[in-house]
Amino acid sequence: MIASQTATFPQGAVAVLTIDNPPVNGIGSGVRVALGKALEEAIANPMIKGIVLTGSGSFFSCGADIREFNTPKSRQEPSLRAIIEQLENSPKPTVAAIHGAALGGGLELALGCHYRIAQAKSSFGLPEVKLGILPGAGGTQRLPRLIGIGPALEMVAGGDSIDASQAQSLGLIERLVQTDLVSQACELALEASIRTEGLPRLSRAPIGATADSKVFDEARKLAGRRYRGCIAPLECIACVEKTLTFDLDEGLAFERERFQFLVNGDQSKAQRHLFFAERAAMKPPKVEAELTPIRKVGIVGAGTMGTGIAMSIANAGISVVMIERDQAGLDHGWEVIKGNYASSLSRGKLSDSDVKARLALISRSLDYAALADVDLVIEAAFEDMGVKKEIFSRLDAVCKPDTILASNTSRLDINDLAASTSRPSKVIGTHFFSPANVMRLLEVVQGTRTATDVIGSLFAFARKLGKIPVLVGVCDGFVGNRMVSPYTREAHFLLEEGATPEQVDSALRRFGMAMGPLQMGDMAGLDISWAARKRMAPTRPAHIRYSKVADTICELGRLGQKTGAGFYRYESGSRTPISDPAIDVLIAECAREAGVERREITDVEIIQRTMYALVNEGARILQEGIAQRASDIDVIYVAGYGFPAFRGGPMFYADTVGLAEVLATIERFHDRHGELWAPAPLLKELVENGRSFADL
Ligand code: 3H9
Repeated sequence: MIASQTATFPQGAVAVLTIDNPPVNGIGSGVRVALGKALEEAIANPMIKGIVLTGSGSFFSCGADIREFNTPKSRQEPSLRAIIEQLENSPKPTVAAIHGAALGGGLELALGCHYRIAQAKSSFGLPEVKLGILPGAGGTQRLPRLIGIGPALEMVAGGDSIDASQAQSLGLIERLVQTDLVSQACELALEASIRTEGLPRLSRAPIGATADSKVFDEARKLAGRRYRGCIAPLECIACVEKTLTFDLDEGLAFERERFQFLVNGDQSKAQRHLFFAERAAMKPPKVEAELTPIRKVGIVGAGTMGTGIAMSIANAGISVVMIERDQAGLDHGWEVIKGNYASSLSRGKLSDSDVKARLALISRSLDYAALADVDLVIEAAFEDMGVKKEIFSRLDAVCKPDTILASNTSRLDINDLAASTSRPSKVIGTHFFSPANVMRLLEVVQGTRTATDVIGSLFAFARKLGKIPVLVGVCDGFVGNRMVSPYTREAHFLLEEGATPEQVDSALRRFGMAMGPLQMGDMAGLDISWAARKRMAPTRPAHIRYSKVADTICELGRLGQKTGAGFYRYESGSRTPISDPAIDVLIAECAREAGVERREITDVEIIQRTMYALVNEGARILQEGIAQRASDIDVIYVAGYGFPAFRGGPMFYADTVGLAEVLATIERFHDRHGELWAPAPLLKELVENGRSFADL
């Protein structure tokens, strides 16, 4: 795990210690033991004048091995803190030679070294905050002593990486090198070994210009917006703040105590769960056949979804051709795209040449013949099976035989669509989320006849786009929207039973949801779910409870933000929901007609009714094989539906509450509210066997 070599130069010998723990040189217990020993030997060896620490493979080191947290291995001596002390207290110069990335504990190791040099393409970061923890091996104390409070605060509490030139200008690294990283590090160590002044140790460095408290207040405000509901950013800020009043030892003790508090808490367990859940979801299926390289994509429909998808493809440097029925539609889509890029330009997110390059990748046509040479078509037309089938048969006729035909439907039957073509194995669903150029989630919908290489090709394509692809099966609404139905159903029932829209939404926002379900409906447009309900009306059993609240609101022409009114009303040009007494009257009237007795509704009931509706449906989805893993559902909800990351997703949340308790509450709801609350058989089975979703 540590390769130890001696590099000999005319001026003397240097020990080169290489962390070799693929794929990311995570610092697990094995690495710590081996590194501690190698350091001890190098320090004791009279022939060695200096020590260089580096990494094999693609990275210097990406930090502690997260899988070991909360296990006995994390307590295995020596600790990362002890190794960093060993490096810092070494009487011989220690140099970190950094390539690829130095992240988290990897950067903390480098901060323990007396000097740091790096290759031009390397990056540096303390991303612990994104895992619900803080840099617990001195990062919050040493980094401010090296680069100053402000920049350190940004790195520690924001979690984003910086590149090598930024690192150099902040003084994080001494030198940037193009080649011969390790030999240049050795030379630096040897130069330092003959200097008479003491070695630079960050533990002894004074804290530079003191920051006034406003910097910390600002950081807390920013963290509140960026990481709403998360406690880790606040703990990160508190640790950095301590550098103003504590000496290093006191600061390290404080940092250590707060790290332990976070690492043992539910929030960080949830965020670490999501880290691995995302990676599991993004693994493509095993494919025997060759994948289709996707170099050019056709988009049918230049509406909100079509334009967003076109932009996300162009952003990845891939050519797109957009097709519309008429020139006005095509022009409108083009204006939307140009407007979005202009806004990125004015906000400094993109340069003028970036914008030009991306626009140049998007061509437009009214003629399907323009799709003759594309490798993939994504249909993003009106959500109507008749319309989509017609488009698919035209695509089938005009596209190359191996072109993949995808539909961006959010709920329609991919199998039905596939059957209308001569190439069902090449038909797949790609459910993007709006705005498609921003949202990272992509539900990849596998039809019964979709070929695995088509799925594999889509996964590779999604990764190029920077998306998180999650494989789902065919059913109404797939995973995400299918679960939204019972979630919003309960929100509407709660209105009839006595809650107001603001009460429902604010309870869920306090729980951590980015937005409440009624506010979300207004934003998305109430007509979309209204159309789905109308479609299902003929088959809806009459004896099952049904709320007419949303339908009645739509019948008044209140379709959400776009019409200035929905569950709330909106001032012209504003997206801020304002309570509307007319809606309270409408709800009371619907409740009276439905014979629902109104009562006091608590926040606890709002959370349980909506969350357990998600969980119960999620369990059915799992049992039916529509989702492959409980953790995939969590990824979908966090990445696509504003579910709080610090709760890990609905299925992880249910495990945290305890499935026995969740089931008992669902059974109570079943007794009180009837068959819509029948517990999912999988949930019952798990409780009977004392298992959790995580055990599946
Ligand atoms: C820390 O350092 C705490 C200290 O402050 C204090 C301690 C006292 N541990 O993402 P990829 C796995 S906290 C364990 O697909 P990429 C990952 O699951 C740590 N495993 O590759 C995957 O496994 P599999 C602070 C890890 O090239 C495989 O490696 N550091 C870790 O797209 C490849 O990963 C971080 O938060 C880990 N630390 O991206 C950095 N990291 O093949 C977290 C990765 O079985 N890591 N794995 O699915 C990352 O951000 C990305 O992995 C990275 C590479 C950018 C490094």
